[in-house]
Amino acid sequence: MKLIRVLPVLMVFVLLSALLQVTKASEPQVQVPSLGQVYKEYFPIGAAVNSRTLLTHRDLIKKHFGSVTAENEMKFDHIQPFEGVYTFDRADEIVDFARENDLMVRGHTLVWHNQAPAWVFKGDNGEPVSRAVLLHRMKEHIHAVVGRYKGAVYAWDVVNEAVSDREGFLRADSPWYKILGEDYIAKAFEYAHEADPEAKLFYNDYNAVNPDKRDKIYKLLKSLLDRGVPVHGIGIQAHWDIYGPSLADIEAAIKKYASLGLEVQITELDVSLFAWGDKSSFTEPPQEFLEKQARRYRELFELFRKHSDVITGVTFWGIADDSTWKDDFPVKGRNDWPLLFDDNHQPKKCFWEIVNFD
Ligand code: HAH
Repeated sequence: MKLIRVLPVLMVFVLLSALLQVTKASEPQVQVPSLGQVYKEYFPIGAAVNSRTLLTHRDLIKKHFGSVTAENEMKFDHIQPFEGVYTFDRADEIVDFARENDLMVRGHTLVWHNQAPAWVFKGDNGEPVSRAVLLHRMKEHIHAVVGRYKGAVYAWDVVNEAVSDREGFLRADSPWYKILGEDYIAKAFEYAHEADPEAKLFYNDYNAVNPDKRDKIYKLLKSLLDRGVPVHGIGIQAHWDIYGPSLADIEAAIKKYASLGLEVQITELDVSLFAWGDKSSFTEPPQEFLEKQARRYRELFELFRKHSDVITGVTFWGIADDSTWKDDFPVKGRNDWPLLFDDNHQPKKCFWEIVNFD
C-alpha cells in the first residue's frame, strides 16, 4: 500500500485518539484521600499484613496506613518452630518494609495458647515440662524476639486471649496456664520489659467489650498494675459485625480500661456481614448489608474520634476483602467482606463513611 493512501487514515486515527485522551482527562477524577492522613490528628491507623499482602496490597498499605502488624509472622510457631531454631526471615521482611516506608510496627504476639508449637510444653518423652523449664523457654523466646526488634517494634501484644469467655477467670485450656498457673501473665510482661524497656506492652483480647469479660479483663489488668507489672495498654481486638456489639458497650469498655491509666488500642478491627452463629452465606455481598456495614463503620469511628485522648491506635485485621481471615472463620470457606477495600482494592462505601466527617 502506498504511503500517500495510508497517511490520511493514520492522521484521522491519531487525531481521534488524542481527542479521546483529552475527554478522558477532563472527566472528574474521584480523589481517594489517604485514610492515615485523614486520621493524622486522632491516632495512627494500622493494618495486619502478611508476607503475601506485603506484595499484593503494597500500594494500599503505603497510601493508607501508618502502622503494620504481622498477621502471623511473629507468632511463636513461625518464629521458633523447633527449640532454639529461630526463623525470623518473614518477620524481618515486614519490619524492613515498615522501616523503608516509615511505618510503625505493632508486635503480635508473644504468649498465646494458639499457634504455639507443642514442643514448648513437652519434655523429651512427651511429658509436660516443669514450671522452671517452661518459664525458661518463655523467657528465652521473649528475649530473643523482643530483643531482635528492639527500637523497631514500638508496641507488643505480650499476652493474647488469657481471660475466659465462660465461667472462671482465666482460660483453663491454655497450656501456659496449666503449667505455670495465674502468674504466667505477669512473667511474660516482666520478660518483655527486660528485653525492651522502651516498648509499650499490651494485653490483647477478643470479646473485650462484653460486660462480663470486660470486668474480668479489668480485674486482671488492675491486679497487674497493683503489683507493679509493666503493662501499658489494652488491645481490644474488635472482630465485630454489622449487628454488634453495641456502641454503649464499646464506649463503657473504653472508659473503664482508660480509668486504669492504660492506653487503649483497637488492634484487630473488622466488621463481618454475618451475626455470630449465623451459618448462612452469599456469593456476592448484598447491597443492603454493605450499607449497614458503612453505617456501622461510621458510628465506630465517630466513637473512636470522641475518645482519641485515650485511643492510641486503630488497626484493621487485613487490608482488602480479597484477603481476610474471615473467609475461613468461623465458617470454613465462606466469603465475608469485612474490610474497607473491596476484592478489587477499590474503596467501599464504608471507606467513604469514615473519611468524610466534619
Ligand atoms: C485473633 N483471634 C488472633 O488474635 C489473631 O492472631 C488471629 O490472626 C485472628 C484472630 C480471634 C479469635 C480466635 O482466634 C478464636 C475465637 C475467637 C476469636
